[in-house]
Parts: sequence; C-alpha cells; structure tokens
Amino acid sequence: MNREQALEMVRQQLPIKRYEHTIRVMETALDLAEHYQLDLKKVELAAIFHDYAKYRDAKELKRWIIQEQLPQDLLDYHQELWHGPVAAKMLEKEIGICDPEIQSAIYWHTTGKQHMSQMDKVIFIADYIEPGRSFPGVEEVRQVVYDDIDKACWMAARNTIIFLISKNQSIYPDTFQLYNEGLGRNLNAE
Ligand code: DGI
Ligand code: FE
Ligand code: FE
Repeated sequence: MNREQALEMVRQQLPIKRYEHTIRVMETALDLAEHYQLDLKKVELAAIFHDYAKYRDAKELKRWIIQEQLPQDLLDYHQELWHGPVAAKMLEKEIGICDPEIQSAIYWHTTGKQHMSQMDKVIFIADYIEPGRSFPGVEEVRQVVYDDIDKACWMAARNTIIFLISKNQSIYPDTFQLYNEGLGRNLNAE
C-alpha cells in the first residue's frame, strides 16, 4: 500500500485536525527513521495508521478488546488508552496489513513500554514531539531526540506521568515501566 492510499483510508476515519496531526507525525517519524536508519516504508505506515481507531466510539473499541482478546486490564483504564491496541488489530482485519513491527509500534504508541523496538520508539516519540504539540517540556525532548531517542522516550513518559498525576488520573503500568527503565540506565544523570 502506498502513502496516498494509506492516507486516504485514514482521512475517512478522522476529523481534519486529527488528520493533520497524523501528517505531522508521519513527517516527524520519517525524519527520525532516516536518522536512525529504520525501514522508511514501515515507519510511514505505522505513523499513518497510529490514530486510525481514535474516533471509533468507546463501545466499539471495547468490543474489539474483548473479541480480539487484547489485555482485559485495558478496560480498567482510561478509554484514551484503547485506540492504539485496537488500531493494531484493525490494521490486520480491516486494512489487511499484517506486519508485527508496524502493529507493535501502533499498539504501544500511547503508553510506551519497556524494551521498545526502535520503530516503537520512533512512533511513540514522533506522536509526542510533532510540531503541533505544546506540552510543557516538549522542547527539551525535541532537543535530545536526535542524539538519544531512549532519553527522549524516558522524558516523554516522565512528563506524561507528571501530567496525569496532576489530574488525579490513573497511569498504565507500562508507562511506569518505561520510566523505570530509563532510571535504570541513568538517563536522569546530570
Ligand atoms: O492520540 P493522541 O492524542 O495523538 O496521543 P496519545 O495516543 O499519546 O494519547 C495521549 C493521551 O493519553 C494523553 O492525553 C494522556 C493519555 N493517557 C491516559 N492514560 C495514560 C496516558 N498516556 C500514557 N502514556 N499513559 C497512561 O497511563
Ligand atoms: Fe494516539
Ligand atoms: Fe497521535
């Protein structure tokens, strides 16, 4: 599937603002993929489809989680966490793309996790730093991402945890594990 075909499928699923975000994630992810020498076609597809399921209603997302035997603990957390895992399944069942590397990057794009692949990291961090984002601390993440993508992912996880705690929201364990993994590598030193 080429870029235009993929974008057209996603465009039909998303409001214009989310579609524009998708384009910026794609451009950011491709720059990073070139820098880190990853498969550009795969990264492109992962970026294009990462938010494919974001505007399906909660009932439908829940049905997919149950029927596709995704981790049921997702249902105990904020529904914002459902669209990545469901999109990874939809990619196979609705779009016909079965590629574990692409599916993994889509699956983990919201929470992150420990032991991410380079492709997982590129999609996770491109979604966080795309030029439309203005989270507190995002500029510092942009400054390190081309030197140390692990540190960038750790900073993004840390910022998100701080943000969620400030709102009294629950935090998915994999996000904590990503944060802890970075501490273990002394990414917080200096
Ligand atoms: O879909 P996007 O808006 O482009 O971005 P996303 O898929 O990263 O979703 C981000 C939202 O998910 C953000 O508002 C924070 C929220 N969220 C809720 N619980 C968690 C969480 N993010 C992480 N990393 N971990 C959580 O436990
Ligand atoms: Fe998302
Ligand atoms: Fe996104």
